[in-house]
Amino acid sequence: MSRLIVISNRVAVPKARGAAGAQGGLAGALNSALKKFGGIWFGWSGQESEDRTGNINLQRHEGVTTATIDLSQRDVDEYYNGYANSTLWPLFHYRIDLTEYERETGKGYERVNERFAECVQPLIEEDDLIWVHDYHLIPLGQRLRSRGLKNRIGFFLHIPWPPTRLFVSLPFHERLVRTMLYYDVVGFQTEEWLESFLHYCSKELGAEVDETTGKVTYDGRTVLAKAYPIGIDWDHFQAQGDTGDSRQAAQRLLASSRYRTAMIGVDRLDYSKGLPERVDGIGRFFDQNPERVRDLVYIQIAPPSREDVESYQHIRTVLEQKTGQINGARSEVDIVPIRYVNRGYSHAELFGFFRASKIGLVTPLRDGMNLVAKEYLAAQDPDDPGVLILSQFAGAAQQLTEAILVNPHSPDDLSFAIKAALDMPLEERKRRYNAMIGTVRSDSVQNWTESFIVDLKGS
Ligand code: ADQ
Repeated sequence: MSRLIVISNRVAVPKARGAAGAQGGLAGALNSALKKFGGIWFGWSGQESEDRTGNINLQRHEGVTTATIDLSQRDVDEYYNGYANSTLWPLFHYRIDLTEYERETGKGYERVNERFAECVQPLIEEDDLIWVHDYHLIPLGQRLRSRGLKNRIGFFLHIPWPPTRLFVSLPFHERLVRTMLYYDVVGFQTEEWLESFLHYCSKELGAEVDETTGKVTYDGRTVLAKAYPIGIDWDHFQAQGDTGDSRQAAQRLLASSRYRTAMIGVDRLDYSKGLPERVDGIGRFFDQNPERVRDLVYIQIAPPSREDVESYQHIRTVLEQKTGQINGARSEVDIVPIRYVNRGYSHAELFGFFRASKIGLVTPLRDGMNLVAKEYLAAQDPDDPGVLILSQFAGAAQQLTEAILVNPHSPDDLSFAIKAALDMPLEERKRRYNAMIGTVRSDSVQNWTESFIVDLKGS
């Protein structure tokens, strides 16, 4: 059997077994695929070091080998903070206003992709299947091909693919997309992102695109482009619900919100998640329904991310101001309408918080999929489920059509949705939950991994 080589910006070391320690989500699924196939997970160590020793740190945990390299500070500035997170991330999330186009960071991105290729190549054997992940490493497949690799190589993009008219604002856009056509399989989260990619290939590159099969032929090569919607690790997440940590978290939240309905948001602190817009919507709800400040408490859990990038520092300040304004205007001695928590929690604790919250508010301005929406549903009590309010611009909205779908840019839309969720009768909550829970359960991260690998094998 072929081995599997997973390549991503960072690797996630498998954790010890046991309910509390076992790993869920994407890292867990990739680790189990790696265990099954044998193989290696390659990526950046997260460390900076100036001397290019070419050392690869190989470690074996729980049957999975990880191989990591350090990057120099300049690499991290140009490749990670620069091109990946200040150019591609905002552009792919339709935020052309935040997108920076710097020739130097573009060169750094190419240099680090070349470095990845150079370091991983000696670890690859002839029959290995290679699976490259995400926007940090788009050109990697082509770099490996230019070193003579004939293996099957696949790529999965975890974030949206922007419409052609936005994408062409990227200098050297053709060059970037041409590199993608050196893969054998290119995967997207949803049909919408796939369509945008196919449109680009046909209109801008003049590639031959077969819309029904997703095959793109260009320059003598044929690539399969397809949507593979990612899901959660259902069994692992359910097991979290049976832990003491989860029960305790639910108790804490219920006890502290007393007679009010808890509404929850859990997001990385990222401008794509629509947090200030969400707080505006909550503010509008309290403006339109001032008496309901006694009925509702909003809990926002948002740990900081990518703090070295300026736009991320800005979003934190804006969110603190907006939350402060609403709390200043609406608080009473025993009531604070918004609790903003700037840290992360374990999946067990999140399960408990989700279970204790009768409304889940997931309103990104744009999101590849959004797993929090699926986790919120998975944590609900089937006999008394909460209501999911979901942005129509999250990839997840294409599957979770019975959520209350909202336009996250519209405070009125958010306000109406919150009111509808607060007042929704049990029967309707159950109907909506039952209509969605099947796909959350069956379209799991394990199925996602399997379907991608089946196509990658190509047999
Ligand atoms: P993210 O942008 O990180 O992922 P998301 O899909 O919501 O977004 O996944 C976040 C994960 O981190 C979830 O499992 C969530 O529980 C966890 N998380 C978030 N906030 C947390 C907190 N405060 N404490 C602890 N855990 C927290 C990218 C893309 C998404 C795509 C995923 C997977 O942007 O669109 O769904 O990859 O492909």
